[in-house]
Amino acid sequence: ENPTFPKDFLWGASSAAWQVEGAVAEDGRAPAIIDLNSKKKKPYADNSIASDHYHFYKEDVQLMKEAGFTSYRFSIAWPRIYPDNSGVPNQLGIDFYNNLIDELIDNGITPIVTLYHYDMPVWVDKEFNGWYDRGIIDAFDQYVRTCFNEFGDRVKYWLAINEQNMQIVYGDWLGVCKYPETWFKDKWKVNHIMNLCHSKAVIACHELVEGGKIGPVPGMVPFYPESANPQDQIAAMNAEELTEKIWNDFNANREYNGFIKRYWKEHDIDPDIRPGDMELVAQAEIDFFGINCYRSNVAKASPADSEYQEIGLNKSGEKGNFVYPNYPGIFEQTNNPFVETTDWDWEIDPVAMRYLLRYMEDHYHLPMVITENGYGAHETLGEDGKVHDEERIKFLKENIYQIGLAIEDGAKVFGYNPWSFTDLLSTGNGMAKRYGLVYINTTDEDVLDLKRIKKDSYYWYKEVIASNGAK
Ligand code: BGP
Repeated sequence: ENPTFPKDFLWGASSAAWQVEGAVAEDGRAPAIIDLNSKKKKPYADNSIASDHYHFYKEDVQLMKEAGFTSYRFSIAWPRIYPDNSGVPNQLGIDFYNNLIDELIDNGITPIVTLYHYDMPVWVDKEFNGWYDRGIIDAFDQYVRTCFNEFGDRVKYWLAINEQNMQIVYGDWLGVCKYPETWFKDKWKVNHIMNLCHSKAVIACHELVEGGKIGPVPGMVPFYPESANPQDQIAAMNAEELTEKIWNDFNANREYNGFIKRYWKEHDIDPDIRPGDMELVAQAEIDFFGINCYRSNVAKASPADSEYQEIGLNKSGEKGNFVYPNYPGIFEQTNNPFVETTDWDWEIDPVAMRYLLRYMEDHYHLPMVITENGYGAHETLGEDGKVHDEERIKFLKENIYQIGLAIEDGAKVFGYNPWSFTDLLSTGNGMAKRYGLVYINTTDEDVLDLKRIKKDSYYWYKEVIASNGAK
């Protein structure tokens, strides 16, 4: 029998502005750094049209309603709200999100809004050297305050920065790192500046949004030890520290933990924490965690005299091209013979979801909402004009089951928003890697009619929602 879900559990799906909206030059939106990346060939794909949600949003919301959605997680594009540094927001950008939010609420769907999901305006990047210069703190504060003032009367759930941990860990890929040679040390300065941006957003949300709740969205990948060797066990713990736990501890406890302080000391790293910073951080009490989880990893002990290797990038998008990281004396990543992988080497492991929900509950005792989880696949329309995505149904079904068990075990999860509602651009693989419950008729090579076609998973998910997870 399936576990039971709480009565007002939020069932929905997830997206991000640059991956779904398109219309990059419309209604005053300025260029974003991610647009420039996406003009290069692989691993990015042109985002100027994407799923054209900007023009299809009403139709998309109707499809959500028909599926019984009670939530939808999406992001606001900073370059639509502040296209330049004049300090004057772009009313047409604000109008778009007002319309989308009204449309959702009129259809009984609770908006869960991410403030930053990788689309830094080019002007911000130029002026502040991306996240390297502390000047970005005020620019970000101005942007988030505008969002809270404009939308806070209707949006009560906010997420500050998507996967800040992954942006640092995969700095080169996700566009945060500008000087790869010195990233090993720079990343902690950059991360501290992002932490200050996050903290000010938390404070501003509580100040400006009546009943507003805000949290971070870590990209969570549990690390299992390769063996029962105690050294492998510690290596797995170290791996979780260096890729996610130090961020979660920081967000929940509002201070840097002992592990990272020792790591900085041992590696002679100065994160440039200035007087007043930690007093500010201390005020930023989060309300919940957004949880992104797709997979699990494995770690083993790493000899102290081995060679340092940054986390590898699957740049070609081909299977078998993933470079595992090695942090000498700390951990080395390895593969897992017990689980299958997707076409992109991502471990298919629904149990990881239960592991980490229990882990997060045990460490932080905070409410959680699943903000991403999903199955990326190559997909085309079948001859019958449909998409039979059994693998996705299986993946989501098993994840929902594991979430239900974690809830019964005490994890305070209040919603499930898998990635993604419609197909949208994958961060690294364009439309070649699709996640949607709804197919978008287009490809990276040719823009087709962008018709929305419900996949089998859409119909299946509709029944799950109707039965509140019992199906
Ligand atoms: C998350 C990002 C999303 C999304 C997802 C899937 O880390 O927050 O933006 O893209 O990963 O990743 P990918 O598109 O590379 O398969």
